[in-house]
Amino acid sequence: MSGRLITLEGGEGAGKSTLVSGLCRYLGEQGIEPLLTREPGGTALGEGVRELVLKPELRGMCAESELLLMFASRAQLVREVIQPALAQGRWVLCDRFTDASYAYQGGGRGQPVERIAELERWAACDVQPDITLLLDLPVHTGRARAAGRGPSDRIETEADAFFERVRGMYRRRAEQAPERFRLLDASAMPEAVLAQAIEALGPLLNEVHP
Ligand code: Z5A
Repeated sequence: MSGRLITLEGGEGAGKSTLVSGLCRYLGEQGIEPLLTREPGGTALGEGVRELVLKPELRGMCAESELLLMFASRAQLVREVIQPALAQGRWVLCDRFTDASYAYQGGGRGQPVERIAELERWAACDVQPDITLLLDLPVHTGRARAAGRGPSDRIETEADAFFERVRGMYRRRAEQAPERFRLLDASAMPEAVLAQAIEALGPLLNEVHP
């Protein structure tokens, strides 16, 4: 059986990392040991890209460079990690994937959607998640959560308006692909967010344990 790709998306401080830990625990109890990865990152090359794109000193990075760097990380991750894992029947939990490029570089930076779609086709081999959990919450709530974590990275220093555009693009994508997206209320308590995610994964889990 081929594996499953589950992606987590959302704005800053939405609680993706927190949810990944909870989901891992839950899936383990169901006899599934998921492979955890993240974007940008997940490979040696990708982690190098992550350091570059988040570096505050590189504030002059143009939108085109940013978009291409995100896809450089993704091209490597897809070929080196995701496709081999799926071929072995593994479940892959990925903290952000291509929807983040539509939201941040498309919505946030105004890069044309067709350009991102073209990169998705050839650089990311058109790999599509089975389910995308979109952790949705007001921008100010997420930013307040993230503020307690120390110095901001290059993208976190953007204005609220940027993050409102990111959120808007995520929500539009969720409306356009309701069969893939599950919108979670990320302003709820962590246990309640986990419960929503577990419910959203119910149909996939039923395929494993009918
Ligand atoms: N990026 C991009 O532009 N284009 C792309 O294609 C890709 C990425 C793939 C790095 O992503 C940046 O790269 C990101 C988008 C961009 N830039 N931004 N902004 P990242 O995922 O590593 O970084 P992040 O978005 O900044 O994630 P995050 O802020 O670390 O958020 P999180 O993982 O979703 O949240 P968390 O760490 O689980 O929780 C944050 C805090 O809130 C923490 O103190 C928790 O204890 C607390 N928390 C979590 N859940 C709750 C609930 N339910 N209630 C209350 N408090 C909570």
